[in-house]
Amino acid sequence: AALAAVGLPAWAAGKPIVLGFSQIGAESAWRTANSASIKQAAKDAGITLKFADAQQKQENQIKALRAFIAQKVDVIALSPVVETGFGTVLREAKAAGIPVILTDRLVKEADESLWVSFMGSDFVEEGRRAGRWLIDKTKGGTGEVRIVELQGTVGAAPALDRKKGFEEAIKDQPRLKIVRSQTADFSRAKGKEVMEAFLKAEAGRKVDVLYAHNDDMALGAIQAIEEAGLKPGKDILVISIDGVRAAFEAMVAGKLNVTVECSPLLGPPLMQAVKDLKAGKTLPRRIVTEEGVFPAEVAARELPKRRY
Ligand code: GYE
Repeated sequence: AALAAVGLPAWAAGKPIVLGFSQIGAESAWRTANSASIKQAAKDAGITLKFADAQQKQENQIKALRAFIAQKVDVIALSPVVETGFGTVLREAKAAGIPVILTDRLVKEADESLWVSFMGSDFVEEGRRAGRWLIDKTKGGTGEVRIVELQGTVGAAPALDRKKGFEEAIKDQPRLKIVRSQTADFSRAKGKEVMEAFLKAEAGRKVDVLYAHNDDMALGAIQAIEEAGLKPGKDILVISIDGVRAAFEAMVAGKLNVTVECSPLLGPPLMQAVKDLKAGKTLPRRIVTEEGVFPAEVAARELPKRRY
């Protein structure tokens, strides 16, 4: 109280730091693990977390941010559902003197001073890794390799970037062709639905590969492939991204061929960043997550080690 009286902010007087976090939703196993990581890490760090689930809607995220500003939280963390449309509310946060850390996904704004740091994966590189795995897998073969693609949420950084990275990796491979590409919103149910539509539309033609922007969509599509009387992982190679436990189980079962890792465990680095920020340190503009590629061959060995 004495310190607060001389004008220091509440956290400096021994009160816990308050972090407002706007989460996208619960669309995937990745997202559920991400939310759990953030809640646990806040608890461990003694940071008071105000957690808002936007149920996939940008308007809910904007409302949540405005509520955090009104409540005068110390720091805002945002995992933006899409890249555009956050400029106005980010300017409001800046005007209120509340620093914003972007986690998981980036926004596209000319004024990069609207956030102090962006923490998460390199999605373009993940797409390239998926493409490189396929090039390797199909090396030496002949004939067209017909690929169908399940995209993530329209306008979301990981959907745009994973598409871009994959296309970039395969662009000099005339055999590899993306014949169909559509969003399935990163969800298992939509993944199944859109894959069913792909298979119907491709009836009589061979689909060689499915490239899904996340594991959940791949897992839904695997069901659709099986219901169509085909063998996922054999008749159709299945490539996905995230590396959640269920993907490793599908690999052990021979139904998924590879998953490119994307770690959702952003809680500990986020809480560290919040503390550093409040201690007056300047955060790095970009904090990149380290991750690998896991083909089916190593799935059984890796599965017990997976933390999400
Ligand atoms: O890959 C997907 C989730 O933004 C990296 O969002 C995240 C993606 C993740 O729904 O499963």
